[in-house]
Amino acid sequence: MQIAIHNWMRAETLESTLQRISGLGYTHIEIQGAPESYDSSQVKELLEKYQIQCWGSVTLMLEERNLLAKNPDQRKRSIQYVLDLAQLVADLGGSVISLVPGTVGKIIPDARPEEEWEWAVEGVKEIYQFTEANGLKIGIEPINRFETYFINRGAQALALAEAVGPNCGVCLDTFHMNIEELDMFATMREVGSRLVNFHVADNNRMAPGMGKLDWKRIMSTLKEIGYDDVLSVEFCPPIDRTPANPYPNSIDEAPEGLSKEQLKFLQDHGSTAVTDEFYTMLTQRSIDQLKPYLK
Ligand code: LER
Ligand code: MN
Repeated sequence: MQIAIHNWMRAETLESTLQRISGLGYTHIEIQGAPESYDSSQVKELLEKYQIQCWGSVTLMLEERNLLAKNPDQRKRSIQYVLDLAQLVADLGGSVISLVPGTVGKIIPDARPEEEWEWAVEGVKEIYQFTEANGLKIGIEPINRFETYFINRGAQALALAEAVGPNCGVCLDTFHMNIEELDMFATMREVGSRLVNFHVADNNRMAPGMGKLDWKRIMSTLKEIGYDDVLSVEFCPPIDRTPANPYPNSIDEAPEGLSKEQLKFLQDHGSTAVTDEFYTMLTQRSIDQLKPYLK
């Protein structure tokens, strides 16, 4: 088992992220789904410089990005976004695309359930053609009901993956499973060999180990189903603007390079801009908690 970390949770240069995580012992990054922001040859140079591998990428379904949109042109542009993202992953030698079909923060459907299902299958199938031809794996990711109304549970992600094709996979995320699953361990077993990626954060979406999830059981269940790939750290700390905040220096009041779209994306996750100090602490706590399980 190896360890990756996402980089969408704090707006900073890729180099500062790579410098931090390589210094803390991470070996992989799940690069944020922003193909428009990255030149793959420059990224490859930075990955080489800091000896970090690209594990894959996660869709950033913000603004109009929505595979379930009623407007066919919007769906087409959304599919193209994921294809561009898959091309970036292929260029960087990555393996997986964590795919969230609908816009994050959109909790009101655009159309009838059967229409949206058809559009989802159609759109993911088009992306699947590319991933199959380029040795990549799609992991359809269930996320909680406050971020989407569409795929919230492993069983739903499995149904969509099965409708798309034999090599279409599922990405599970401990934070979302803790909210939406009756039994996250049963879900992990049910997804089984279709599990292609595993996002980790605690129940409070702080670093693994900072909440109440049973990491020993999570890791033993991964072993039981034969998942021995990458644990991909994706904490996204809740905003605490009160005097009760145990981390008084956590909120970055003057973030640099944070677009309004990125800030909204963080807010749609119940989070906000956080300081380097706080983010580094979370990054450190994550690998400290998971290190015993890495080979
Ligand atoms: C994506 O991996 C995720 O976990 C969701 O919160 C959507 O960003
Ligand atoms: Mn996730």
